[in-house]
Amino acid sequence: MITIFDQRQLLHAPVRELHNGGWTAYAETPDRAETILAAIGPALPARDMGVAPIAAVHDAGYLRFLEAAHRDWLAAGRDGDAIGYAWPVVGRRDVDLTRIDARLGRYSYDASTPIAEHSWMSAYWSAQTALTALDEVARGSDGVGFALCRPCGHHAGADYLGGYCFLNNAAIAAAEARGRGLGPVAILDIDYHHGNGTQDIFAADPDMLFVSIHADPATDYPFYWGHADEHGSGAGAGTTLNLPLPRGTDWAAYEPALDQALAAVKAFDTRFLIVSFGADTFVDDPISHFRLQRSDFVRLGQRVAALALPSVIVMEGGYATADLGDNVAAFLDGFEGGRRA
Ligand code: SP5
Ligand code: ZN
Repeated sequence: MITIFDQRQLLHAPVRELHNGGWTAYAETPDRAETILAAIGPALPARDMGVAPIAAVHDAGYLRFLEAAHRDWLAAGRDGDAIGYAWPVVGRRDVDLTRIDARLGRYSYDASTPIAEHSWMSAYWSAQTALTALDEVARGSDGVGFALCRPCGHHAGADYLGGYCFLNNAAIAAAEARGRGLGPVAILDIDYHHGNGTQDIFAADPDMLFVSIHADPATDYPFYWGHADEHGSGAGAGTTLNLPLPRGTDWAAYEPALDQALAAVKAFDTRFLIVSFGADTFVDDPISHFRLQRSDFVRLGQRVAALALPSVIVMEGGYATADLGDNVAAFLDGFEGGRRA
């Protein structure tokens, strides 16, 4: 397995997020990536594949906003991290407003994802990390690439940030894989939270399968996406599969959903797999409520690897920092073992 990591991903370091009515320490910290890297060993740096594969997924106005947002925040006389406080409800007029607060609302959907000084730099290199892993697998260096991405990506839509995510690394890699003729491409999202950004990006797309196992949005973030009755829209109807599970889910309850997810990937005639992997399904995750153990991550990796598809594994969430490196290593070890089995 080839592993990609870029040091510039560590620069993004917001201080706090709004949660349950108060400010709390930002959970998506740089040391998450450092502890994973320490546990899995050396990685290749990302290569710069340019902005074009990012712009193939994300809206041009959103990218201009994201790159300038922290500068615009300072220019408005603010200090600290940029964060919005007013959001359009459901519909919104496409008015091109200049005030930073309006633009933060227009291009985000929550108050848990501040933009810090280096956020654009880190998000850009996080996307390049996913693209480099894809490039390595496409060139045949290895059948599987692990993209140690940070910040994470699966909550970011074509024109919005949220959930600690800015650029949708998995979607960018998936679109690039398809563009290189490696499809049909499927995205399997096994972060604790529903990958609403990825779902939105490909909802109407009949050639991209999105399958997600996640906490029931009736009780858990991101609330407004990920319900079992969301199947995709228009020509993409039937190429989205949501498998929400209740809080308290352990391996015994998780495995049947995994069976269903893997069966859907097989039925799609998938030729290339993108895995959005979050370790926040761990029993001791501080912001999540599933009960997977370290040994379950080995099984999970084995089961996904048994699909025997060229794959890019993209790092998403996981906040039990003391256990995070070992949990990710367990998943990747299981994956390696499952390929050989
Ligand atoms: C990629 C990913 O896993 N994003 C998760 C976003 C979840 N945001 C909502 C829950 C926020 C809980 N924040 C608690 C912070 C404790 N200091
Ligand atoms: Zn998550």
